[in-house]
Amino acid sequence: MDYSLFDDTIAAPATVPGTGAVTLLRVSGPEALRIVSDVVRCESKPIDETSAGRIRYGIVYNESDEVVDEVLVSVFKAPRSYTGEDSAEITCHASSFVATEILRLLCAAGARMASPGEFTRRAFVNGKMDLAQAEAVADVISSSSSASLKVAMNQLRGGFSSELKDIRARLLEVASLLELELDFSEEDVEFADRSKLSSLLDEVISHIDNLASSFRFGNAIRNGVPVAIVGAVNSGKSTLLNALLGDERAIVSDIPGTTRDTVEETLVVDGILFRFIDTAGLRSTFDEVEKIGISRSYQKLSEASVVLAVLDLTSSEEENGTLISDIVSKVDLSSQKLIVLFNKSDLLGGNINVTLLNKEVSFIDNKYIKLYISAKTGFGLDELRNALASTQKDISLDSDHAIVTNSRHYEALRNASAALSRVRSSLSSGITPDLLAEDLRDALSYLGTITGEVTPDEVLGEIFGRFCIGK
Ligand SMILES: Nc1nc2c(ncn2[C@@H]2O[C@H](COP(=O)(O)OP(=O)(O)OP(=O)(O)O)[C@@H](O)[C@H]2O)c(=O)[nH]1
Ligand SMILES: [Mg+2]
Repeated sequence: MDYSLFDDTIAAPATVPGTGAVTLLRVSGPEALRIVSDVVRCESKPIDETSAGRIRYGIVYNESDEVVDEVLVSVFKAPRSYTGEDSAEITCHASSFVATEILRLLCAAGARMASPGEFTRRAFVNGKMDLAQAEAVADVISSSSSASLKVAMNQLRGGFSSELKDIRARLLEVASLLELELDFSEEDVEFADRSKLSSLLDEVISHIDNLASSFRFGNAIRNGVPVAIVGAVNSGKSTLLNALLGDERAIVSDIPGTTRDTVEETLVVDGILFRFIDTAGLRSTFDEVEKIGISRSYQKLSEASVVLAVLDLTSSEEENGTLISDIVSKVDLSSQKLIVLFNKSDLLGGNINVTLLNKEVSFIDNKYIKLYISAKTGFGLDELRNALASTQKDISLDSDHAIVTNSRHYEALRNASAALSRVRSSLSSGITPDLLAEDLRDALSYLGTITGEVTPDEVLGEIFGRFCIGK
């Protein structure tokens, strides 16, 4: 029985040939097992007579009957496979030549090379997963911290989709209440349960808005929590970036104004992905290029979740005071965290016991953290890493709700929420139910684009096109 909606068979490497010991080649489609049988010779039964879930040993020969490789073949039968189709996974040796040669033989036997994301697209079309889950496959593959993996895994396992399903179910309830009103409209009956209708709407809107607002956090998890390193010229910002990364990423020199453009690099601290942004030192200048750099510093400062303000302990108190009040005036302490770093503590000599100062991680006005460090010697960097991790602690990953990490989903949620808000205001202004129903349908279809129920082909092409071949 043919479960698939596709009539051709595709093949591609699912691992990168030439790296590692083995390469996995995937074949999927109605002819998959017949094609693999033609290419891989096994003792006793051929591959297409092998039962599902079995692994077979076989030999691949070329047209001149020369051995290409010894391989293992895993056999999957529709609908119990990744794509939902008959599939086989051939494990061969990780030589690019071997992989290319086997793929060539598979294509000669009737397969064609898969395009990017085509296996996952088939899994989606064949109902093995919805669109949000399919997109999570790419997120799991690219996840670079335990937090991003956790969110991607929850989405892959359908956590986000089931929340959307709940929301849709409630909206359908709203729709049916509206229908009721439509039915009775001729009799001029006051709508049976208008208060129930509006409270349902309120609930759904707030649920959608909560999901949408998790995007700021979700985006940070996926792309890294943005941390801007700002301060005066020569205060040691680039030295700090390099010290945190353990890599000479940015140019360091004692010439003030060394860093012109921003330099970004990600790093996992305590399981959280941070994106550090080194910026041009703040000072007044007549240099046009440096001016552009400094305006970028302020831009990055305003976009960051965490601001590291680097002060030079060898500068005058007055200079540092002016600088810190400039930075504080530009930080929004309700949504951004500020950590003030007194750098070059190694130059203080024995006069001040900085270790003691750092022991009681100090808070200025209870609002921001203050730390003594030396970017040069590494002193205080452990405390800094702890402080960074602590800025993200109040955001719990174990909440009951899914976290939105995908800008496409975020847009759809925002649109759905706007459509529902129109329903709510029309409701109170006494607009006829048939007009309300239109906005309600819009909201449902926006939500449907997330899971792929109502997603146009071009959008699907764009989403799966971003996958790599073999996924
Ligand atoms: N002693 C000491 N010197 C440091 C420390 N951090 C940086 N420096 C020195 O200070 C100078 C400036 O360092 P940078 O990292 O280039 O400073 P910056 O803030 O990036 O400077 P701009 O890019 O010009 O804004 C260099 O000579 C560094 O070696 C430190 O903790 N202790
Ligand atoms: Mg610099």
